[in-house]
Amino acid sequence: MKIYDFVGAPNPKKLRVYLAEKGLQIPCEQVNIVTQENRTPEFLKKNPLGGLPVLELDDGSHLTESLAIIEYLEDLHPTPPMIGTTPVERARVRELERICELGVLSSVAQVFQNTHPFMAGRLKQSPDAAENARNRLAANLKVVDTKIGDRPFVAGSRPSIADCTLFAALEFAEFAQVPLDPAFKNINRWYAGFKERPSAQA
Ligand SMILES: N[C@@H](CCC(=O)N[C@@H](CS)C(=O)NCC(=O)O)C(=O)O
Repeated sequence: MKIYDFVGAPNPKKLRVYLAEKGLQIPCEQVNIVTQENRTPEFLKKNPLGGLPVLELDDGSHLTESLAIIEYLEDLHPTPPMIGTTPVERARVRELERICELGVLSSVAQVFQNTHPFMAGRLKQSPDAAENARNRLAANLKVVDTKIGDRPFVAGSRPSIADCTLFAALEFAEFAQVPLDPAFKNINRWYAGFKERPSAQA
């Protein structure tokens, strides 16, 4: 197996944090999205949408979508469990992971795309879209903050895929100059703690 990766982008980061938490080592090859290496005909054969990460399987086929890749690896390597162990635990982890990706990471990406100078020449930016995304981000962070409460990890007492996604989202938010509101005390505490884990450096 091999991973096509880009250090600096959130979805690949989510996967690297997951691998580090699991103690899995899979060779990575960097594909630079800034210089559009992911848009070459050769790379588009691996993922027609051009997105990273991509997992190359031993039969030479390719798996895209970070969550599908993580779920596949989790099925191959169930220990330590990162998506819970009972039906209800697994549902709760997935519920939170979806909120962290669709509500937090995706909103940060929308703000980034509509405000950051790096994106200015690449697509049409809209202040209204940025404001909508900021509001959506705040609403989702409020939910996550309440769910975390005083527990050590996003979905409870041990790390899960929800931590991987939230960490990648908040690290990307720093890069995107979307500051985390100090009012979200539980998320801020969790974020400071997770930064100390070796997987945060992945
Ligand atoms: N939903 C996909 C998103 C993949 C994606 O868009 N990745 C970004 C990096 S976070 C990317 O490669 N962007 C560059 C591009 O699409 O050209 C996933 O979760 O893997």
